[in-house]
Amino acid sequence: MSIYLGFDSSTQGLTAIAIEVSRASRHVAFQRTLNYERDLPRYGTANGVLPQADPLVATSSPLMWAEALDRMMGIIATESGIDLSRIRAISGSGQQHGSVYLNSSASGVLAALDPHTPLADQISGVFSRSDSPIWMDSSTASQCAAITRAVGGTRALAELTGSRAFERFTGPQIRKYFETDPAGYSRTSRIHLVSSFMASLLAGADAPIEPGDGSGMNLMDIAARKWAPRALDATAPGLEARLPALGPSWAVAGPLSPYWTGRYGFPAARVIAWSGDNPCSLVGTGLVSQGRIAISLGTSDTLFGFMREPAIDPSFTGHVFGAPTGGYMSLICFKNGSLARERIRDAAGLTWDGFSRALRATPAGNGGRLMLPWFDAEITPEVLQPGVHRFGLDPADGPANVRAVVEAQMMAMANHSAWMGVKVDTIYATGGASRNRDILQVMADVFGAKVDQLEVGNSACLGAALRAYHADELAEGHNVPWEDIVAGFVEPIAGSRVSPNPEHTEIYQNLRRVYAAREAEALSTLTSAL
Ligand code: ADP
Ligand code: XUL
Repeated sequence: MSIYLGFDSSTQGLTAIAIEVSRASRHVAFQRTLNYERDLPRYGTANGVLPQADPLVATSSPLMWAEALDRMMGIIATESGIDLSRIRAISGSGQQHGSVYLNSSASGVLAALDPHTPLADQISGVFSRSDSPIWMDSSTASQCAAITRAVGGTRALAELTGSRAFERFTGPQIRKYFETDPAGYSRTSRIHLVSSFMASLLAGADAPIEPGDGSGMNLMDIAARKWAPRALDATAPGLEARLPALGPSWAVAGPLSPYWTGRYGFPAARVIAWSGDNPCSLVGTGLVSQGRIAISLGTSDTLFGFMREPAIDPSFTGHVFGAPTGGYMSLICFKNGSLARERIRDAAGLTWDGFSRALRATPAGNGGRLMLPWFDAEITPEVLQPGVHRFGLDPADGPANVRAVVEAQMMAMANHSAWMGVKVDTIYATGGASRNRDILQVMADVFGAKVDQLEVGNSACLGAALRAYHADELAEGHNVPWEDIVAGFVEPIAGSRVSPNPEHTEIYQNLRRVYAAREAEALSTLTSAL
């Protein structure tokens, strides 16, 4: 029997999963989450984000992520009950786009960590910048414009890197750092993604960036899976020397460093390159071949699917990423996901149960009452001036607002994913809110598709563990097909299927057009107000 560990360093917390694989059985043996706000309060984050005066700025603390990893490794060693000696490989998933800035002391410090002293105490001096911009940041519009101009326009950048310039993508964030703190930039000798930073902590050495997460930077040539010199030059001087190498998703970053073996008694297991949470979710939802889509209802809501060939969204709101299985994936990201649902829930003074009851008590289509749920700046469609728009909807009517926010999110997802050209028959739902069957019913009705709820709510973390399994087999010379890697782990919960109600789907077909028109009107007003 072999054990593989997967981590998910996400916006609000760190999760770990251990999977056991033997000839006779395969199952999740352990799962635990540390929540940053609750479990690591000394960093002062709210929902994992540091307080900021500017609502467009979003940063977090890389030291906090490291401390969470240290604590979790301690928990696995002492509380999980798993036989540590059977752990063969470890991988992980990171919130995408976020970047970590290290000074020249970092490689020496990481290589020589003392097992007798907590990790955070030893690495607090390795950062050239103490905070990390994360995916929720929307403050780099001017840098996006400059990079786009330098590369030759929106289409040229999208074709080269898989996406037009996006505020949260790492390249624009790096450019902003270089522009606003050139001394800090010149003190920086290494810029990691959240994923490659966390893998480097485990390996005690610089881990590579792999193509799944590398495609969220506006810096990687999506077809060649190499750094794109044109994009690097458009971003900041001397950038290539500051980036780690790009490697395949199954690259071995090294054995687990002596810090972890010495401190907690782990074996020198293989550390596999970490990827982004969405690429990991592709594996953890079993989307290893074309034709199905998954929707993750996490801090962000995302919709994604596997693609053999890269297709570019003609409206440039969606992305093409490298898939960690080889091939490509499409991804559309909505920033106003769980936190928007929570705001409506809290404003109405409800629990999640009450939120569900409100969905059940209100009619599909909400009698035509609509909401554009842009509590925060939105990614899809691009909205830089946050603001909630209501149409015929009384803000004090709690149940109607509950229905309006969920319908808006599902209609926006359905409308903005049409370019993918996938005839959606079945949707795999994952993420924290996928346990809410009343939300899944609205999803099924709006898309006119069946929705299956997956056994493991955190498919990014599961996907990371499965990637560790795959890479370990490959390193042993066994190229196990992805279908066999995921089998037994990604099956939907028996009896969980939510089927669409055809009458409701018909209502939404019309309402989706009205929603699109309201969205377009609001966007044109916002643009003309700029
Ligand atoms: P992340 O993207 O940070 O990994 P998760 O996938 O763990 O986040 O999702 C966390 C979110 O799940 C919480 O912010 C919460 O809003 C949501 N959630 C948890 N339980 C429910 C529920 N019963 N109904 C709707 N949403 C829920
Ligand atoms: C994807 C995106 C988010 C983050 C955090 O492009 O920005 O989904 O990965 O979950």
